[in-house]
Amino acid sequence: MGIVNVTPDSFSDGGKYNSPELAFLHAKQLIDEGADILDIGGESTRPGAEEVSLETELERVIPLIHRLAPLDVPLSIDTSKPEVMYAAVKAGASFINDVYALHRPGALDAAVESGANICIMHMLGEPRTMQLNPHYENVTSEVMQFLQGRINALESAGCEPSRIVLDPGFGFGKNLTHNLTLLRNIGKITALGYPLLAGLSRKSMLGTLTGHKSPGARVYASIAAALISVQNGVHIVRVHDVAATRDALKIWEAVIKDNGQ
Ligand code: 8Y7
Repeated sequence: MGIVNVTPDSFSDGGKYNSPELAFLHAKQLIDEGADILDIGGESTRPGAEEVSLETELERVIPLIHRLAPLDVPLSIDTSKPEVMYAAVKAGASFINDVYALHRPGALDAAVESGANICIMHMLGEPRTMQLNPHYENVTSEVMQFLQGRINALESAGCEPSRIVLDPGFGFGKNLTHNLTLLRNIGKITALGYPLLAGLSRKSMLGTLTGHKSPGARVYASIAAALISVQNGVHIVRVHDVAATRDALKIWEAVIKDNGQ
């Protein structure tokens, strides 16, 4: 899943792709690099980010989805607003990625009624304050309990299980130890019975572990994190660096492929 930010303040590539034409060219480049899905977001969810209005978010993402829809690559809408979910699916998106796990009023019903696939992600708190002092007794089991609760809510609202994807939410209300524990144990989350999505690309934990590198210098660390995720059972990796990630995963695929020996 290639990341297409149409925001002026995303932490990693913020500002680079905020004109409509540049966002479109960036999306096309990620398709050329081999992205299987594009995740289009018009609201930054980085720690400390301010919220954007409905009008601004719609203006950023809907024209882009209209332009990308004919290219036949599945499109994901990264939003927590029910109006944006509805408009994005109408414009051609087939996947809803809500870091608030459909907690906003009306979001659960909008997502279920849209017919799209749905990624529900774990977050402790909210982006403005989530990194202040996150605390867990057992991060993996608490994340799993949260995700099971949202699965139950979705299925009670009429969502087919085959539409659901789960995400532990790296960096969303988690310190470095929490993130590493989750990554080490991510295979356990597959026991819930749904495909997993993981987003580690260029995240601050990778900067911390490699000597406080800036987001653009976290590419090699991001490849390692994506590879570890997939080796541990993750189905979809949300990444900035599609070509590099694909090459790494091709090597993994060649090694695990049964060659009869
Ligand atoms: C994630 C995400 C972000 C993630 C899912 C960033 C929108 C921050 N991270 N969605 N979104 N999972 N599902 O660093 O980890 O890209 S925004």
